[in-house]
Amino acid sequence: MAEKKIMLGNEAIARGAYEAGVKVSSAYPGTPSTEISENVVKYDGIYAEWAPNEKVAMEVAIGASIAGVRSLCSMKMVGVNVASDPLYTISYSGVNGGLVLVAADDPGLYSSQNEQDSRCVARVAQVPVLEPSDSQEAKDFTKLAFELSEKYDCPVMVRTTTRLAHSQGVVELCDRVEVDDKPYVRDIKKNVMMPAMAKGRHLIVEQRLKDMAEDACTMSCNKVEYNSTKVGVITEGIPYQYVKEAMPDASVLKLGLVHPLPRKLIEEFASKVDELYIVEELEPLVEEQVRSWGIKCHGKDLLTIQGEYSANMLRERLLGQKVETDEAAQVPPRPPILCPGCPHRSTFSVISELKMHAAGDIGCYTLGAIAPLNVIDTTVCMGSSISTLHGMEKAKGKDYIKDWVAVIGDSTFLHTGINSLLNMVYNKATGTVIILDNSTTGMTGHQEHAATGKTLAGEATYAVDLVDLCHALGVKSVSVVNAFDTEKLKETIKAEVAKDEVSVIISQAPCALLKTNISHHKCKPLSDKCKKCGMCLKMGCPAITKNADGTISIDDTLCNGCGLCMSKCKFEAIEKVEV
Ligand SMILES: Cc1ncc(C[n+]2csc(CCOP(=O)(O)OP(=O)(O)O)c2C)c(N)n1
Repeated sequence: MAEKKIMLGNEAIARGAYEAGVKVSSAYPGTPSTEISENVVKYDGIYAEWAPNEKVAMEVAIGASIAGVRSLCSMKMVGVNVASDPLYTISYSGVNGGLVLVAADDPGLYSSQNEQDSRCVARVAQVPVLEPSDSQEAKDFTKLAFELSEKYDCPVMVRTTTRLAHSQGVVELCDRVEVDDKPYVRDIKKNVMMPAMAKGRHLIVEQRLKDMAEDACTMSCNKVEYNSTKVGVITEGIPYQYVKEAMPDASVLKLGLVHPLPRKLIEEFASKVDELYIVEELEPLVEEQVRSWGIKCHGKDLLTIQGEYSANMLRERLLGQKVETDEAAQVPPRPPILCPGCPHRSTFSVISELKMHAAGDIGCYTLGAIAPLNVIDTTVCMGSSISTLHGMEKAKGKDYIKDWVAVIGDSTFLHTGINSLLNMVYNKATGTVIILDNSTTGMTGHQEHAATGKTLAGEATYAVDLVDLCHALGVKSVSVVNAFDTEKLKETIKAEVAKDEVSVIISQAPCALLKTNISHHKCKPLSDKCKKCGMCLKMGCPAITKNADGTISIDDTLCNGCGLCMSKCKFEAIEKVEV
């Protein structure tokens, strides 16, 4: 009997890569894709790494494929934008060893800055897409993706969503297939994409998709489950589970290959049911194609483009059933907040005291935009803070940004901040960039990066020195300040912003949640000295609460003794005690 295991969707994808004989995996973390790499690295026989960004990860996987081995890269959907340049062209070149890109979408925006649908990117890049519905399929489709990649000579996308990535299900394990490396053959018509070659390859890509669409009608990953023919549903991925739960009597065409679509299979299914529904999260990609073939159906006229679906949503919108929600069973909403002891809070308290604005970026520190810190004014995508500040200066002049800084995390700076800083220096900017260096990729759960000195496998490696790096980019004024030394930070920001040249301040203190960051202190309020001014509450530390009489309490299960509240108290009504 085959061994069975309960696995997250992401663990199952990692297992699928292992069983498929993958030899190289490169990725940049991003919810909900991160655990794929964190699991791939546990398997023998696969080299797995964190790359500084998704474009690099994709190109590493491409290199491994060209060299003849099966390779994987995984990323969240916004990462696919960063990787899209190589993706669009490798679609033309095709592969040698199988090449699979896992793109993790986030319907409902649990942890993303937009809600884009990776199937749309794949469609434009003319790359086939498989979409699993549970952990078993996550494993099986990952393996299938490698087979299709080699059979049709193209990269294949496996699209997942948060619900699948982070749900557990039973998975039957198989042995790893040791796939022979493909020999490398020099072929510039295939591997050097310049206009003359690309013209020819484009035609091949078009034909490949046509062939695949034809073959898709008989692929076992696309299955028809006939039941009552009154209602038919075409669905895919996690929504398949909602359809089965809410509409058990309906006939279902479950798509595994969601691009290109099996037209004949869909036409046949549609002709057999009285009413046809298309249930797909995010964009109406399947629906639009089905409608374009003259097939009548319901889809986004009843369902939403925004957000995650549920069985109850289908009951309400497709079946007109009133679903009672049990209010008592609802999880109370919790506002997002920086952790107690987070060094970003300290840096933001200083920027706030100086009444400055910050062009922000993506990471834990994006929470500096909301009350009570209210420091960050803009956030677009990873790396954008520095170039946004630069754009402001070029639009309005250097005096305009004298009360502005750019703030960017260490991982984000290494992801796409470096080139923005280079641009500032090159184009004679004068802005100040604060690198919020907490020695980790905090937001996605403490992944290593090129400045932490450790690889994904936990091995010691060269740690890039951020000061040297900034100097190398041409920044003359680079200062390093302890993020909790608020007085020094204040003086440094004032001095650097006043300069007529680009400057960088590295505000440094490790993430409060890092395993290695063990605090031996707690802060204690001294009620008799408290003047109830509320200064200590202004930074929004979740460990501090206001008592009915206006004094404060500090929850010592939360406090890690960072002392920021102490430094803000003019009446010495908070002390640090050793624990
Ligand atoms: C293109 C892209 N890739 C990945 C992510 C996921 N993500 C958001 S912020 C972040 C890095 C956060 O680390 P850092 O900049 O060091 O800031 P911290 O959270 O530690 O404060 C990552 C990987 C994303 N939003 N966009």
